[in-house]
Amino acid sequence: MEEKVARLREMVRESDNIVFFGGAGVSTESGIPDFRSVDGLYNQKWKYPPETILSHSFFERDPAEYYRFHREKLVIDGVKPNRAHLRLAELEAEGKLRAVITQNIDGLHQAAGSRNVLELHGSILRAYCSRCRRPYPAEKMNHGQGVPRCVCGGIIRPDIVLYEEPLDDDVVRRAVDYIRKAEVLIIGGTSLNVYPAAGLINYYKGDKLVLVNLSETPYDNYADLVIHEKIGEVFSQI
Ligand code: CNA
Repeated sequence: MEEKVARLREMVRESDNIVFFGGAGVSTESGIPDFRSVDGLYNQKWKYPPETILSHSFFERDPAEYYRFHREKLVIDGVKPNRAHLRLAELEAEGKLRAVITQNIDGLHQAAGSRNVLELHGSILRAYCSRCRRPYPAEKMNHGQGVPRCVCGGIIRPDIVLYEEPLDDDVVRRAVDYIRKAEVLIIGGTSLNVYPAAGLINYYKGDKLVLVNLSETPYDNYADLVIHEKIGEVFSQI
């Protein structure tokens, strides 16, 4: 591990064009469960798998059940950025990191101080009416009771990309652009199983592709450096 982290440290030291692409594993050390780890949401008891509840058709069909899951599983009070989020924010401030591209919806990169964060799947810290699109503070949605309603009668929904919904074109375009031009691409805390987000990796053209993930991913063979360790521990050493 030490040798690999030393290689990563060297890559980071030498570059001012680093891009980070991450997923749920970046936030597990903050106490937010991911989907696919042993204690992730797939392995917890719930009536339906998370991909079903977090889908557009399920939200339309049973918003009450959606909100039960949302408030119990997605909204976790008192979470704080961990060492990975904090180090990424520092690297941006040092002029080394160009962008954080995240599949996470928890807002922890911004809480850590990162400014250029591309949220591929949106954020549970924003809400809007699914009928008239009026924006709402997320507080009532995340902590209230029942199904939150807009003054127009429409259902208030989180500003996240549910399964079956397309990603925002502009966010994807910007993410592709950063990845295409990156010198060092660090991918961390993602199983690289959820498409189209995972496909972004194919736009990278450089020779410094680093994967930091606890478990193996389908892209391990493509990477120039693979570190199977906790991302917070790795980032506290670079
Ligand atoms: P995933 O499929 O659950 O994969 C997470 C990966 O992270 C797994 O391969 C784990 O081995 C790895 N991992 C877990 N903890 C660590 C750690 N401390 N250090 C390094 N690696 C770790 O999650 P993906 O992000 O790949 O899947 C995409 C989904 C999950 C996205 O749509 C997210 O919106 C969604 N999600 C987000 C959050 C969040 O916002 N925090 C939480 C749960 C799920």
